Amino acid sequence: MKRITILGSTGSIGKQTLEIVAQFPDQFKVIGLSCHRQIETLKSQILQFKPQYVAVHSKSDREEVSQFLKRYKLKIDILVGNEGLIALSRIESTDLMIVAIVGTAGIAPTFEAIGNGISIGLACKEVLVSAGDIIMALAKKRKVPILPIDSEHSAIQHCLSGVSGDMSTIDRLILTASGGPFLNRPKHTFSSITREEALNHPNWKMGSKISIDSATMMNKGLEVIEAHHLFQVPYSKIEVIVHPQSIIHSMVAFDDGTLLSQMSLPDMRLPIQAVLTYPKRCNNPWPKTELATLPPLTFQKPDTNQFPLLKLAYECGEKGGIYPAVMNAANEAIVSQFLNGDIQFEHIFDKVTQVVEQCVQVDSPSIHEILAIDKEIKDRLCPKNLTYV
Ligand code: MN3
Repeated sequence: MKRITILGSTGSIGKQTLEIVAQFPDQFKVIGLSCHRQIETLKSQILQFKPQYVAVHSKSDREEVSQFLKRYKLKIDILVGNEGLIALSRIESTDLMIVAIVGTAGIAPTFEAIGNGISIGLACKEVLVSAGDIIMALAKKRKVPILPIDSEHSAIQHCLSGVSGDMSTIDRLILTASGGPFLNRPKHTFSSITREEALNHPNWKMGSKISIDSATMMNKGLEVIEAHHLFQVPYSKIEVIVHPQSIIHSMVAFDDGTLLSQMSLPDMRLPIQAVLTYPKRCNNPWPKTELATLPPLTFQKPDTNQFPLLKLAYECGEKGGIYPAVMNAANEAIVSQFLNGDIQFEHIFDKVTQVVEQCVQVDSPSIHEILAIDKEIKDRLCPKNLTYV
């Protein structure tokens, strides 16, 4: 029995994680769940999975969940706020913690869990984008695996599984990108893009923040930085290729010219299951890839004039230090502004770039420096709390 905790259990990844847990009831025991806003969903998860701990956002949420538990005569510890997430990350009987909350809110709990020797299933790429050097160094020191719940990085992990530690024959990692909903939309029409259009991803059903990141292709930029940290390869060896069908989820190119790729239908349950059952594979009842029914698979170079944030992410990654954290904080805040209806889609690019241009480098920033600059930028750009609804 693997004992798991899910941070962000009511979001898209959290719900799909629980779907897999329900599929393999003899393999997993849910220890803890955390939720930000969707208390009703959390209540039904509590009844189904009977965790020992739940973490909620506010004291009023705690009161509501407490009444609910009384009604069902359930004894579950209720934790609150950021301290609650930290407490949940310290429960040493946990084997695997799934980090599926949005944005840099995942940094402190991930850091805490690794420090306590708990394996990480990471669905929150912002953690590695902003604090990758520190998180990876701690994970190495504590010998804690960080397993990616991101289809591209999961694909690379599959491709590397036969390489057994010898990375010297790898020419480059190739991350595939769907190109998002605006791949073929002329840039001069970007001014009329609506919130609904930007949220409507052609291949994946995802949360709102990552959907907007996919529409700007910042998501791929964040994934380049994520890949740099996870697989410890230089940026010059990470390539992005647009593959609109999202069937090949990424590739590894070896220096003899061999390309290994991982293919499957675009279904996040596969990379989630790969993490949950790691290193085993388990049969599941979900649709399998029927090659003869697939559309032709096509590839093209990304257009960084159309999507300049992809280029910005490479630049910030190369600079390192505090740059990726600054870029990420700006992006989180500005995406929140867009989702709130405060700015237009076409202005996301310039606004993120402006914040990065004002950045003053900090070499080898501490986790406190990273969290401080993250908060400073978000407070300045989004004085109310960030919302991704
Ligand atoms: Mn991805």
